[in-house]
Amino acid sequence: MTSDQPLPSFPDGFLWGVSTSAFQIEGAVDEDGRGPSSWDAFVRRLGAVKDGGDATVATGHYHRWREDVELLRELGVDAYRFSVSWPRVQPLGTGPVNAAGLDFYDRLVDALCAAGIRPVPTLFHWDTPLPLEERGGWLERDTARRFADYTEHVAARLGDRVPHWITLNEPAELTLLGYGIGEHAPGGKLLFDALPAAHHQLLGHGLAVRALRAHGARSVGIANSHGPVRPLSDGEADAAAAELYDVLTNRLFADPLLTGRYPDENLAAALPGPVADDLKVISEPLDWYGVNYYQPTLVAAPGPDAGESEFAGVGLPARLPFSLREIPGKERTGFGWAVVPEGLPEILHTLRARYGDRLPPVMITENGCSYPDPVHDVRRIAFHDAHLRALHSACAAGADVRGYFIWSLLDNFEWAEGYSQRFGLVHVDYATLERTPKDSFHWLRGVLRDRAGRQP
Ligand code: GBH
Repeated sequence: MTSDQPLPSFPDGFLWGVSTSAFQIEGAVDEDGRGPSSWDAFVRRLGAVKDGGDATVATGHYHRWREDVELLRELGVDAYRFSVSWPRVQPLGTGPVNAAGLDFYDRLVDALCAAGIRPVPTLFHWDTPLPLEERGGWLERDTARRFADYTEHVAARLGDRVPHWITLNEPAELTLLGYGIGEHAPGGKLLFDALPAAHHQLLGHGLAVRALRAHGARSVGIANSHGPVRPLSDGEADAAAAELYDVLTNRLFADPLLTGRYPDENLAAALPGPVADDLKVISEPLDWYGVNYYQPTLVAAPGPDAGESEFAGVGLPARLPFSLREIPGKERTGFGWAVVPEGLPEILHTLRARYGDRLPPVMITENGCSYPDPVHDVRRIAFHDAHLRALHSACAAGADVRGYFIWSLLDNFEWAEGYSQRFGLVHVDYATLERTPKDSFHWLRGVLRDRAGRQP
């Protein structure tokens, strides 16, 4: 239930936004010189995507971007987080730039600025150019250099109008789901041998930060997924499993950025390359730290009675040293994820406790839920109302949070789930590509208007 009380107000300058990503909304995968990505190849594998969906059309944003900017303007957000498609800008992942690709983002940025909306591009949201993927993708060190090179091209073109940059989206998910268990592109099932992909993404991030700074960027961050990890019981085995899961999903991606060290010496020793030198690049100071929050994870040791693991059924070559359990007693989104607003202050507190002054101001770069309700999505309103109240309490307790971005503006291609999960504030009819603002869209517009009214 949504509270009757008005939402508490956030400080002046707090950035309200919505997020999307290129592969999930653009479509037009063969148009105007775009090259194929790792995801274009992955979606063609039998059974990789639910209902055999692909993203050749997706929401048709590549052709409907004007309409989408108009929706953003109506919504009244301060900022729009989108991603730049590397294979659209540099089809081979290296070498010549595709002018038409850069032109597309140039027009988008201009239109956003004209609408008074700050463009917040993410340089990489999982769509690796296929030629690079075929040479090993992020398992290869060279991909980090290629990424920095691509970043330079984008920064040179858009840098004069982009106020905030995001290097990578969720390197943890790409490493674990993409290279580790094969649920996402490129479909690797390397388990712990996937870890070089983590290191090379982090290195690519650090090199990209340097490239952005060289082009005058003054506000650079990353979007990392974070969530509290809870052991199923007080028992030693469950605690150890939860600790390992926490290291792999949270600390492996935050420690190197914020402390210049990996969370575990043995792990660091197993990574390729001059890791100590790389860590200096990786820990290049950030202006802010992006947190994508969805839900906490309940972790148990695997055992004969381990129950359902999220990874069951994906044909793993070996058992993982943990099993993931459903959080009991919580409402669930359409995806089956538990609704746990208090997990947001909890993870912000953990980050502060772990990193202290080394944690820059935080931006919530994603928070959202899937529900099938086409237009009357009261549960989505309740979800965001509750998470915003929880976020406000975190701020009152000392967390320095500068913005909140909802995933997502539009219903879109939800990776391995195809079109079966709808995260949008705006409904998309996939037969006609018609957009219809949901009740949550009107709710957010009201929140943003009230705020405007309250500001001096
Ligand atoms: C984000 O991924 C992506 O950035 C975005 O592209 C995507 O569309 C969006 O979220 C919605 O999925 O392990 O059972 O506890 C988020 C990926 C979501 C992965 C929460 C871990 C926890 C489920 N994360 N999930 S569980």
